[in-house]
Amino acid sequence: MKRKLAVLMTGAMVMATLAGCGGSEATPAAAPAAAEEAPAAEEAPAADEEAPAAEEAEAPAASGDTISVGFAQVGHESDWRAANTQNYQDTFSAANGYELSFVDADNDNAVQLEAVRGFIQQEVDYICIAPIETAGWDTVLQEAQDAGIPVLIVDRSVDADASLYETQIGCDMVAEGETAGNWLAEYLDGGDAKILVIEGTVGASATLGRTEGFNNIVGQHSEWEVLDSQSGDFTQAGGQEVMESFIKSYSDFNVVVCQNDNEAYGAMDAMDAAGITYGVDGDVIIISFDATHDGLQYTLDGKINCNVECNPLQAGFAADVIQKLQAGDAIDAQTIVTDEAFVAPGITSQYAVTMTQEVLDGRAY
Ligand code: GYE
Repeated sequence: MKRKLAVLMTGAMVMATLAGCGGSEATPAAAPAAAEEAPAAEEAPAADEEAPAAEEAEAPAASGDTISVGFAQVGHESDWRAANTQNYQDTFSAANGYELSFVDADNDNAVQLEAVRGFIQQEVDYICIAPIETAGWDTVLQEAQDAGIPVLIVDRSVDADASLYETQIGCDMVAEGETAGNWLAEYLDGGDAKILVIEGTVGASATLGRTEGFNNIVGQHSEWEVLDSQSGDFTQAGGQEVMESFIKSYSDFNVVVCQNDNEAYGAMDAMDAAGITYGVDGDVIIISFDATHDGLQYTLDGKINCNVECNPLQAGFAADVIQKLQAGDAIDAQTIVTDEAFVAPGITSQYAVTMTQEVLDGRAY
């Protein structure tokens, strides 16, 4: 199977990379500077790196005993999420020595908090939380700690005392937003931008980080203007609804930033219905995030100009942390799952890989 292996950089390595590059401009996903610190995805035999990629982490539990893991998942809002859930279910399988209790919180904070409390009552060995929002976690994390259950914060991050959880695993959302902005600056080459942003779920670190990163670059361009920025909740329906309302309010725009692929599908439907053209041959530049299989198909087709990846295959990193904790080994406080960006055929970029059928065929999600 041709599967792109995720590359892992430990917190320390990432800090070294960022420091060495002197800031956001120099940390594009596909830039050589990053590759010097960590091997490129294709070259990385992840198994002998710091932590295994998902498919490498299939060894039975170290102790021989079943390890129980509760996973409080965000919901099922996107293709990214579906791939992430599948990856957790495959990795934390009975065959691999785990008993996984999975709760889909359906993007509802209260349900997610209840799920964690349920895991505490169940006395699971470990709890993984993909937090819908960054806020509101201190109390329940304290409850888990009081019960002696280690917590892994996965995918997104929390705004809580770091002593209340073991580790955080996920993509660098600010860097993703900066990559999108840097690519846009390169593509426009001094040209004006009237930008509409369809944000993700309000209060989610993925939304906050991508917005912050993109705005960091907007701030460097007086010829750019962000006309509006509204949440589409990371769903296709949300993306379509927000785009429809943007179209009613704004007649002059040339960039739409969608903070995930599903929102981009909805935005494209809305623009199709309004007779607005987009993509490499159209009037509106589309930037998306996630780079899921379908998102990359649209990129290959020239409909999405630039798609910034966020790799959902992260469960192997969580399993690696759990195995280390089982063995009493030290773990990293943070694991950054690295990502790339992809651009439509005909575009070349120092920040992104130009899409080909081969890249798409290599997509595992
Ligand atoms: O981009 C989006 C999903 O947290 C990185 O959540 C994740 C985001 C992802 O709904 O599609």
